[in-house]
Amino acid sequence: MKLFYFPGACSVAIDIMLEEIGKPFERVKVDLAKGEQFKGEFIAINPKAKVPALVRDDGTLLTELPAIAWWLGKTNPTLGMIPEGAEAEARLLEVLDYMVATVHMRGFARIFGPARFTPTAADEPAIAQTGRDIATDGLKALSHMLGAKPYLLGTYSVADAMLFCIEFWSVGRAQIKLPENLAAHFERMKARPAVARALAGEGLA
Ligand SMILES: N[C@@H](CCC(=O)N[C@@H](CS)C(=O)NCC(=O)O)C(=O)O
Repeated sequence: MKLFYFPGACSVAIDIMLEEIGKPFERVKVDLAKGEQFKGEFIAINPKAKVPALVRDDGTLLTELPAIAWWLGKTNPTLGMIPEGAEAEARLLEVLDYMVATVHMRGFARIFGPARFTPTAADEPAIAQTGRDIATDGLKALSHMLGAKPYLLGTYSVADAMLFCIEFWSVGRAQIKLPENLAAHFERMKARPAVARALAGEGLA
C-alpha cells in the first residue's frame, strides 16, 4: 500500500495505524507547504487535493481519515482497533467525527491557515484566534471523554491515533497547553513502538 502524507499533517494518524498493523507500506510525501497537493501525480490520483490518501494493494484509492481508519481497523480485526458491537462502534464514529469535522477542520485549520477563511489579510489574526478558541474547547471536550481511561474508548482504538495527532499539533505548532489527562495520553501514545516508527518514518522523531 502507498500512504500519501505530509510530515505532521493529519495523515500521521493513518501512518500510526499502518505501523500498528505492521505490514510493509510505502510513504509518498506530498509537500503541502509547496502546494504539491494541487499538482502533477497527486492531483491526478486524488482530485480532493488532501492527505491522507491511501492507495491499496488492489490499486484503488481511499480518502477521508475516518473512512481509511475504519477500513484499516476492519480489515485487521485481530488488532482490535475497532471495538466490537453497535454501541462501541457508534461511540468510535462519534469521537472520530468530532475530532476531524470540528476540532481539526473548524479549529486547527483556522489556526494553521487563516488566509483560507477570508479574502482580507487584516481578518486573519481574528480567524486564527477563533480557531484557537474552537481547538481549546475541543481539547476540553476530548479531555472529558477520555476521563481517567488510558484510551478514548477504554481500550486502544483508531480514535487514539487521531487524538495523538491533535495533541501533537497542540503542544507543537499551536502551543496550546493540554489538559493533564490528554498530556498523559500523549506520553502513553509516544511510548507505543508504532507511534515512534511513524514519527521516525515521517522524519519527525
Ligand atoms: N476531511 C479530510 C481532511 C483532510 C485534510 O484536511 N488534510 C490536510 C492536512 S492535515 C490537507 O491535506 N490539507 C491540504 C490543503 O488543504 O490544501 C480527512 O478526514 O481526511
